[in-house]
Amino acid sequence: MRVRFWDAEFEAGDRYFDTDLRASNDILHDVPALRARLEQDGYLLIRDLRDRDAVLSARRQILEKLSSKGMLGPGSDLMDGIVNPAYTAPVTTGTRDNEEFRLLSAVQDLRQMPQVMEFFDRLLGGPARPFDFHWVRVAAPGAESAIHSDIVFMGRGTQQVYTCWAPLGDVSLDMGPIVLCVGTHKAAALQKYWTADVDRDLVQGWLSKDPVEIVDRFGGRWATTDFRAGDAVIFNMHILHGSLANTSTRYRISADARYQLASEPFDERWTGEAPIGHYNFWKPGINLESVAASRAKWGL
Ligand SMILES: O=C(O)CCC(=O)C(=O)O
Ligand SMILES: [Fe+2]
Repeated sequence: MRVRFWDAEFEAGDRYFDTDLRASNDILHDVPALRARLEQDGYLLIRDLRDRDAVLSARRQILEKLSSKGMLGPGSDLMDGIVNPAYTAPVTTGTRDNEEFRLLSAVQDLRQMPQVMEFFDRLLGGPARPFDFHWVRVAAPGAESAIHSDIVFMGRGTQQVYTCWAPLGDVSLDMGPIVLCVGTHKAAALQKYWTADVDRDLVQGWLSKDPVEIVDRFGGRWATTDFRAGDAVIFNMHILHGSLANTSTRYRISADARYQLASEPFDERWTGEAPIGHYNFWKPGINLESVAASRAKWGL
């Protein structure tokens, strides 16, 4: 099947893209093997990390909100998340205006589920803690995420932080799942970019909307998979990633949270009862530098 990712179209198995994101369920109980794979590949895909029903409860709460706003197709099944063609939903994977989703009880419950905390305690070798803030994305058809590393958004504490991206519902390739450029977490040329901080430097954070350019320049290959509710992909702060375009007629709903050792320093923007979050990035009156200007500074 063909997928779209910004200006590129790929066929699974071509030079730039495949659907071979590898599951690590077979080594789930072998912590040294998990750590070695995370270091080598930059990510771990765990099928059914969470109980599917818990994830679907969170999905239901979000869809009830969407339904109450008239965002779902008239007469469609709530859990299918089909868009109402008459509703012009903002076409974004962004989270700027969606506190209401992230604070829903069943959505909050996902972050500290025992299966997840046990996994991170073992992986990190001590008591783990999530950021108190987490990101919920309701991506309408047409939405896609630009290519970036997470470190520039949340790099003020320890660098041993891991993103845990989870589909809140089944997410097929046409719904715009996350896509990782496997290998890029080791790209030496990105070092300067990785020292950026969107709130301090007033930069956009993303690096490119051209996935072909990324592979040609930094190596690696784009990889994703068909996701099911309950699955999770864990990745480091450096690996380049984005999301495929949602070319379906349904909302792509997902949540991403961050985990680290409780004993290590936290990025103060994302912890506490009401995390302050980004205080400059995309705030009114703040002009962010163009990506072209930032790239020139980073030697890219
Ligand atoms: O879900 C997306 O579109 C992007 C997610 C992402 O960038 C992340 O989880 O770090
Ligand atoms: Fe990200």
